[in-house]
Amino acid sequence: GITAEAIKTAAKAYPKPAVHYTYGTAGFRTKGDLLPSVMFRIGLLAVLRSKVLGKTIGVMITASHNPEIDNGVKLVEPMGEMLKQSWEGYATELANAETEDAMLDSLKKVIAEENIPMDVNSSVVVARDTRPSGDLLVKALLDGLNVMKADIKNYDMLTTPQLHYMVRCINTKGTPDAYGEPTTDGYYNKLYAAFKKFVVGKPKLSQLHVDCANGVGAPKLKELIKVMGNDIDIKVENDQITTKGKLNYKCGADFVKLYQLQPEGMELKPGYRACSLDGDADRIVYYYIDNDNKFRLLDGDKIASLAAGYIMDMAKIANIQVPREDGSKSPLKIGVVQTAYANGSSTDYLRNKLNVPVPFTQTGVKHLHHEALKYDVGVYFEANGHGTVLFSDAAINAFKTTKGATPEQENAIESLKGLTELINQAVGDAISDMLLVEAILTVRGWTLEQWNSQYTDLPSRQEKVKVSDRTQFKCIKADTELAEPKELQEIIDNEVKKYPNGRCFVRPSGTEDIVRVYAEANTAENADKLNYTISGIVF
Ligand code: NG1
Ligand code: ZN
Repeated sequence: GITAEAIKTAAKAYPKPAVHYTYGTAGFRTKGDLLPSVMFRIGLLAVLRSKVLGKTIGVMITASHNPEIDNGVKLVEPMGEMLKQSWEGYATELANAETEDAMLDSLKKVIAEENIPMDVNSSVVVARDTRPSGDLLVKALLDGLNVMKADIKNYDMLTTPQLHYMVRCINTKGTPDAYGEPTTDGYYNKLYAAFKKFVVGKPKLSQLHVDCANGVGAPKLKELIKVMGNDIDIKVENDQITTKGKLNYKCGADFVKLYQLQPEGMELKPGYRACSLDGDADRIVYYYIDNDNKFRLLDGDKIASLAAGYIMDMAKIANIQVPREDGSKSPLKIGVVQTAYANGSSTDYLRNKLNVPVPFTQTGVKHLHHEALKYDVGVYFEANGHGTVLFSDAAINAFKTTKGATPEQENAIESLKGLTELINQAVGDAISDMLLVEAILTVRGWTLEQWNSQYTDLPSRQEKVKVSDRTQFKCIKADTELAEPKELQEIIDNEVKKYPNGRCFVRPSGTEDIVRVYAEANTAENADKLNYTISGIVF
């Protein structure tokens, strides 16, 4: 069995460095060489989580879009969601225990408080991205899992969404909610089968250039392409996963979105269709060069609008009626969840052109996800390109049981069903989102220009500002305002008034030691001016 002595002995190989860790929006994230002790301990905690739920838990080792020397880790819940909030505190406490004895005490505290049945088996699945520090960190994690006698499946390299997919598949296997085969082939085949139904018989889109940020998306996308054969035309760009220093460097979705620039390492000519994934392939943004040689970005807001518009059209044609708890039936309720970083034009388009409710939440996928669950179809995307679409069980049932009276209706119902297969509902997934966009563009017969012309983004500028203590910045109203420092909010309110369509907010990052300043205005000059004025004061 598991013994305290064995845990203590194994932990000696991973002494805690003199740093403070926080389990934040994206789990633990810092320099890779500071993380071995955290990995070992996260292994211990994953086992407790698995035991208490009697389910398989996932552990993903990645630092997403952050620099190559960084790394991180997060736990994945049975259906592919983020770790339950109350356990984030346990994770933080366990990671910060200074000695092996303190670590054991912290572990015992969780066992007592959560009533963990220590005699039941535990099952944990593990994956990592391409980061060089990943090897050692996986070893530390496995040591933690092994000393707790866990059943382990190590997938080695996966995209973050693939790991979430595996966890959900394993936990739903043999149930009516079975999600798929927990293998990469199972993942590719599922997406491919769903995609095929949308594009069959339609003119094929021109080649799509996919910047993989020199990360794990590159080998995984190549595997998908092998499965899809001639049904999609993709050129994999920035696929140097073994060259040091390349990951996310001047490329990838975060770079493209933040600087509104094309990535380095790939050619982009007018007429090319292109997109960028981030380092762990859970974010995607599209872009192209227009005829005036201007770079045009189609970010997460544009993807949300494209998806919502299409789903609304299909729901209307199909005339889907969803059964409610009180026995009545009513049309499909669709919502699009956004954050303060969403472009103001997108919010306006969604609310006033598509007439869809647009609730705002704090930054961070778990907040968006939670809000999206309140709808039959909850579309959520962060402006940075991380997002997905959630379908309620009632909606999926309605799709399955509604019979179309005409071929057009029948087709709309099939399309809605197809979307539930094509979209990774466990988590935002760049590869699945890419296929979603490609499917909708194919069905609509749209170019990227046509998609982009649905609404025009307000010019915006986002900056990172280094400060001595970012915890002094406290946000309220879904990150759109500061409660503290009060004087700063007053200055922002005054500055914003000087610009037509002005909007500006300041927010401490949850993943980097910086404060983010976002500004939007009627012209690029004004957005820049507004941002630089406030950034200058924050600094
Ligand atoms: P922080 O660093 O807390 O702003 C960033 C993104 C979030 C989310 C997390 C998780 C922006 C402005 N922020 O969070 O939306 O994706 O990373 O990776 O894009
Ligand atoms: Zn990511």
